[in-house]
Amino acid sequence: MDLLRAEAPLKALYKDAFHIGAAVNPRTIESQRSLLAYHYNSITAENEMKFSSLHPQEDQYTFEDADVIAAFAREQGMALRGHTLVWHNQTPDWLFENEKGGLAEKEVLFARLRSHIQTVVGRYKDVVYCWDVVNEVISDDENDDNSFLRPSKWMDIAGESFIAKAFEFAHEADPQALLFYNDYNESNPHKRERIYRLVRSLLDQGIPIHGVGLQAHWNLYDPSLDEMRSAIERYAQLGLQIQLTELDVSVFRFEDRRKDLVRPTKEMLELQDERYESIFRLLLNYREHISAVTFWGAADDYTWLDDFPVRGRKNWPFLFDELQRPKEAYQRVAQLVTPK
Ligand code: 9MR
Repeated sequence: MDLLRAEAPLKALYKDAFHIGAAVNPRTIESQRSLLAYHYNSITAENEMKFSSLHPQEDQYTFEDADVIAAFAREQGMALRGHTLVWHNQTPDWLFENEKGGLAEKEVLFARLRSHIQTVVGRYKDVVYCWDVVNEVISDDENDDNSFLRPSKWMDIAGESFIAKAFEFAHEADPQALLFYNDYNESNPHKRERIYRLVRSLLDQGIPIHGVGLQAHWNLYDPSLDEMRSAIERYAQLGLQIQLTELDVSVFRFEDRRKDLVRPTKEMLELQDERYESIFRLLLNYREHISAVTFWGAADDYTWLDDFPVRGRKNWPFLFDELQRPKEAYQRVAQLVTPK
């Protein structure tokens, strides 16, 4: 679709505040091409730079889809965020296994991780300016105060040392790259303190880390603006830059599993307009700490929320509608920075 757009580009409106980003994949860089090029000055690969996408077997790399995304960023002069080097999901079994099918030794795991990071970070060094080095290692289990890290094969083999190693390997592979810790439920006070504690301890150990990624998978009701503000203030105390890395505003509460809507209700859209306006007002207030705000998609025609937490249920979480036209929420966000 090639639309002539009348509205002002978000990236231009927000150029003195922060980058405006979108998660993309090889299909959306076709179906949303003109929207992306017009409004966004930063992109993230939705799945294509994850371990299992790039490196399904020890002796096999599959760069095709990631290369398409990197080429789009180069062609458009967009910033590209790398996502992600270490995660418990979308990571192939071979990485953790020895030849007998048991758990690999820690040294073997680290050698494989280092080699993966050298190859991947090295390949996209010219265009990827920052990496989500470690993603989602904090546990959501509030009752378990002994271990605040999520159980995973990484933990089974290496204990928490894999986290620092990943940052060291990434820094070695590209000393210029900005290195982030990225997580969700980042505004929940309990998890916020755990994230703070992890990043603080990495800093105290002299590990190269430069930013905290707040995924910001939010909805019309949660988290509260106060929780968002407290989270931003807390992370800012680390003295690192902050980015919103995966913003979306679901029209459903998390527990709400209704499947009967073919379009959002008027009330939902009104709440979403207000919500986006207050979120961006808050983000602007903290612009000296925030360097990018990336949505986990670009327009309501495609969102991972169409399959989560209810498979096949449409959601409408963005500033642009299913036809990629600006919603009222876009106007609210635009008007915050439009000179009167
Ligand atoms: O949007 C991604 C979806 O297509 C994948 O199926 C999913 C697999 O876990 O990952 C989604 O992206 C996630 C991101 O990589 C990390 N934070 C949560 C995102 C939404 O689940």
